[in-house]
Amino acid sequence: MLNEQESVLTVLQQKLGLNPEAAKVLVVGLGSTGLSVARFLKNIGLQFAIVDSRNKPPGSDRMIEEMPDVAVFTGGFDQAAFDVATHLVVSPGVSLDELSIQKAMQAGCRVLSDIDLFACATDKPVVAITGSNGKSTVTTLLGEMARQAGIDVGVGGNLGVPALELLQHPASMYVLELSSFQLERTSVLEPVAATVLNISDDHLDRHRSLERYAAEKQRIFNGHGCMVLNLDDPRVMAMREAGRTVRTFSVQQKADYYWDQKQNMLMAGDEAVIAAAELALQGLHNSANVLAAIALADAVGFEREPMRQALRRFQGLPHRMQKVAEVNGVQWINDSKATNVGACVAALKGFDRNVVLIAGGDAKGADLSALTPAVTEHCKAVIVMGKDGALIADAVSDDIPRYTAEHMNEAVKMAHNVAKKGDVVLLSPACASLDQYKNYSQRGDKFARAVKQQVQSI
Ligand code: UMA
Ligand code: ADP
Repeated sequence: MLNEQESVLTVLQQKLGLNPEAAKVLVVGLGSTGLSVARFLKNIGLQFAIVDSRNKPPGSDRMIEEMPDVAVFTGGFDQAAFDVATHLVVSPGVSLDELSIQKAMQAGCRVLSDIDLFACATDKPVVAITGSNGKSTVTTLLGEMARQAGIDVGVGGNLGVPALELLQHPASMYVLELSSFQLERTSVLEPVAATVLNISDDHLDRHRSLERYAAEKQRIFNGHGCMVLNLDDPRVMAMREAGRTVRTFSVQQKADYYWDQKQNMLMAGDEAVIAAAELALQGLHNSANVLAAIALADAVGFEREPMRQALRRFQGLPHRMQKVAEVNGVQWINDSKATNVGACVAALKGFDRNVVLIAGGDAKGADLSALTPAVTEHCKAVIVMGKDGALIADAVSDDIPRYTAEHMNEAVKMAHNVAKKGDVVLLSPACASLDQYKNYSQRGDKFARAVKQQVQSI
């Protein structure tokens, strides 16, 4: 154990300049990431303190219980703590534009992520997944493929379990979902294979422009690993690097991995891997996700048969295009995880002209006009709610009826009044949920509950 600890300290020193004698580490943010970083630093014997701008951050009780002797500054960013730090490990939810962080960086302090620490602490292969949409689906699916192949795999990152927590259990490889916030401050991870699934407007309130957001995502290709790229997305294809192993996937044209529309087959070169009809996942965007997962799985040498078994079984994650009821010929679908325009457009494209769309929330600075063509083509009515509901309504052409709801129960009631046999009521908000809900799952649960109440009263 001591040897292991010493070798991790050596790598941290070499790659991140974390000298155990001189480093003064400040962990910024005490949520699940901050807590995982604190546990890791304590385990390897590095000194650190923690700051969080909230009065009572989510991880504070656990910190007091597990590490009562560690200094924790809450209720603001204490500049003095930043002034003495040599390294900041900044949680993804904290913007690097924070004044205290900017000042510390100008004074020569190095900014790291939990993912950097993770990369130094393991020599096992890492497959990394990012993109505006489909990350969680592809990450979970690839994890299922690995398990089906009998591989001990650690699956986490932005998906939920912080990367450093995965090190608690022995694994022979890791599959990580990484967000733009994590990638922005990560410099030493070198995945054996990585993908950017797609790029569309998201988190522009933090990254300011689509170009900067895409550039942060591109950092996933650090190193020499296999690049899995979406041939249908020019912004992703622009990330291609000469001299690297590249595998492309597409649902629109021939690629290394592609959907053969005529045979309705998912192909790897000339090989028919699986019929689209055999997949438990539905929708064209999910075929793209599956192709990306197969390409990543091939890059790390998974066998075909277990891969196919995982593909037949994997039903998808909750709150993504999940049918919650079908009553009197109306389907009610919960796609609460559609927290950006790209996801909502992908959802709408799966239907004819009969969607009653419930959308709205916090648009995070996105250009909502990108919704207009898909809404015009697929919606018979739109019900908006939340902080940026009015902006969504503005993006809908005048000939489509629009309604404004104060809360989910009202939105569901309105949808019930409008929807007729053969219609689909789709909650696909194109926005984050945080203006009205704790998170997207609470929003989805509220929708499902409201639908149940509504249909029971019929
Ligand atoms: N905080 C401050 N000041 C701020 C902002 C935050 O002090 O200005 C503090 C908060 O009080 C909190 C702490 O920072 O106590 C950590 O916050 P965090 O938001 O980084 O949350 P974590 O619990 O560490 O969760 C993070 C990811 N959260 C975000 O990126 C916002 C989780 O992704 C991720 O699962 C987890 O690390 C483990 O890796 C969530 C997410 O919403 C699911 N991700 C975004 C997305 O998917 O679109 C990117
Ligand atoms: P992420 O982790 O990137 O948010 P998820 O797999 O959780 O991705 O899916 C989030 C939302 O995006 C859901 O509404 C889902 O239906 C939609 N989605 C999933 N994959 C894609 C894709 N390849 N293109 C567009 N939308 C997608």
